[in-house]
Amino acid sequence: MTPDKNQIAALLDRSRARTALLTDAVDDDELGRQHSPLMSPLVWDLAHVGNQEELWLVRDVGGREPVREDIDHLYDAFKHARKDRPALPLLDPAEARRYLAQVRAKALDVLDRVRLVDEQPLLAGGFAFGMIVQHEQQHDETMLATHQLRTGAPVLSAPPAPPGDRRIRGEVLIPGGAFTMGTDTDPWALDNERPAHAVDVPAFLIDRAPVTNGEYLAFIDAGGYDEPRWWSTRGWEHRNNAGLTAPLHWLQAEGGWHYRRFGRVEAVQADEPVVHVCFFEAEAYASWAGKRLPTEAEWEKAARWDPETGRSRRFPWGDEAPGPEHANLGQRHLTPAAVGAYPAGASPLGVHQLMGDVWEWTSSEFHPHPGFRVFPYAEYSEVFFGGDYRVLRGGSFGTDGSAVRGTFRNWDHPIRRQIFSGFRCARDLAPELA
Ligand code: AVJ
Ligand code: FE
Repeated sequence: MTPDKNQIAALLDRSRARTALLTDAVDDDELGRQHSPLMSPLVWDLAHVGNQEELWLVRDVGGREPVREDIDHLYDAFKHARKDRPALPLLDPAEARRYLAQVRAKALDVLDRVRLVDEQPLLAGGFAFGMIVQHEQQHDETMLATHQLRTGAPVLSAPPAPPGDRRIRGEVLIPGGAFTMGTDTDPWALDNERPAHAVDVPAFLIDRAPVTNGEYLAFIDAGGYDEPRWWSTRGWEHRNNAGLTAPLHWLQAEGGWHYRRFGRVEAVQADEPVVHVCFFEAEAYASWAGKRLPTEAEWEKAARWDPETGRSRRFPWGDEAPGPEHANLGQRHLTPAAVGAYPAGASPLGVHQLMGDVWEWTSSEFHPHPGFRVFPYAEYSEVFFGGDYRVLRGGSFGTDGSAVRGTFRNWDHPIRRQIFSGFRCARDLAPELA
């Protein structure tokens, strides 16, 4: 489970190849342009990835001289809002690529020389290297969302996702009782996933699969967007202010609903999980369906709890790293896969597609686990605890397998939908059965 130096180097390579794919696909002009005030220009993400690698692997772990101390402030995410980043004196694309290559050569040299010993928390299990692999992959997913927001001719392509299985529908009963949430042992788990702790989760029902476009269309067709009773007070206010009528990137064209995906307009596929909905839309759908969103603890129990042993797994299918048979991760495809496409990735109780396809909104706000300790820096998670965020779980087709697991916690504002966000529903047991 703990990666050795060769595996770490291969994962660093893999994230860099993906960064290159996302930034070589458009010209220099476009790399510096902003496609939405919510997103950075791609050239900012590019050099930011290199700057974080310099800070942690070259300077901190390696104890080496700075490469470009003068640019630290430009790439500090807390110094300049995303909308202000295009006006900064950023490295141009050629400079940024040279900078990344320089930093990477030094980081690989540090990896070669350092001992990955347990006595040093940053080095135990190769943690600092894992943190940087995950950081680059997280920004790659953000850059993929920027690609989805851009207009113009398509520049990304990928083979279609595998076909689904219509039989995978309905709900699964998750029995009540304590389970272990979070982890102490996963070497690359980030601070907010720690520590492992027991949580009592009463019995509940959870959907076997994420809510599909077909199911979501029934909500639209039933007038769900025009019925305040399905929406929370805040949700209804937001629906009105933002003029929401369908998921982001949907449009009505001849023959019905279509969506624009990475520059291509396609008919909405009924069996695929719905994506690009905000928390408030997910919540409204769930009340219309007579259900609710799962809590974060319910989601994690459904994804990790093994009823035979009572142990919590790393992934629904077991402890092994995700392969292409388990989940739609890693930008291998540019869409969610139809429901039922990953039988080998189901949980022991038969819950499908918890990992990959779409990030799943939960009803939980973002708070620390009991016993949380900042590691190694407060700006990753701690400064966001208690803010206006909801937790998302499981990763999307744009999340790399090295940057997600059953304990992984993502969060965003409840109005956001430029991310690859969908959901599944849950329900309390009828009182006579609970
Ligand atoms: C964990 C996805 C919310 O992208 O804002 C990247 C990850 N933190 N650089 C984000 C992150 C610093 C973070 N999320
Ligand atoms: Fe970052």
